[in-house]
Amino acid sequence: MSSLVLYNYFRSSTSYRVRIGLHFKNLDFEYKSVHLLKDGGEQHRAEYRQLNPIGGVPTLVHNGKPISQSMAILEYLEETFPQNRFFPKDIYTRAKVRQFCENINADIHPLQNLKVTQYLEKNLNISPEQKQQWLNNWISLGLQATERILENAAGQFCFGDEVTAADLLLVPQVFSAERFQIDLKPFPNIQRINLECLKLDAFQKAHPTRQPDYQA
Ligand SMILES: N[C@@H](CCC(=O)N[C@@H](CS)C(=O)NCC(=O)O)C(=O)O
Repeated sequence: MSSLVLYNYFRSSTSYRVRIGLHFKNLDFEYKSVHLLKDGGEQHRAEYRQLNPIGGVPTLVHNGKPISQSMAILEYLEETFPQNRFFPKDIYTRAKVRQFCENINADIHPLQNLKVTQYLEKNLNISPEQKQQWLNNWISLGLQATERILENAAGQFCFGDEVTAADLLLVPQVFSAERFQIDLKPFPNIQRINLECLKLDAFQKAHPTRQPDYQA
């Protein structure tokens, strides 16, 4: 019997991606909360850094063995638990799904990440207005590219009519964009697919408001 433990935080978009993946594959897992703000951030504690040297969430521990980086975790889940695939079999489509994921994972998420905005605020003394300008700029630019891809690729979901890893990254990114008050009106495909995904059980179970450490 395999054991899965997920160290994560309710509103972290990288955690949310992995929760959707776990629920999509109908995998039971133990939820361990790592509060990113309490006591200066539990992700910085020495015992957590043993699991995740860079001090971010999520970390998945499978049968006692830790894996971090949400994309690596999703790939690991796909290879270990082949039911309900979220990476397409077709090699080219799989590469395009990975490309889409990296647009969010590598080009949007790092620029909105807590440690980056905390550095801007604390070390470079930017104002709340400048922080909002930073977030608007980088998240909107990233979503513009995402919307352009969807104009050609989308069906019911990001790539055709099957859920793929692209949807697992899109929905948490939209959640973050809403939290950071980014205007989503210019992105009709993104908004439509987000709502379509949120009708599905796995996305609902993984939603930040349904997690044990949720705070309004
Ligand atoms: N590339 C990593 C990023 C992990 C990460 O930094 N996650 C954020 C939450 S969304 C975090 O833990 N931030 C803590 C901090 O910035 O101190 C992944 O995809 O897992």
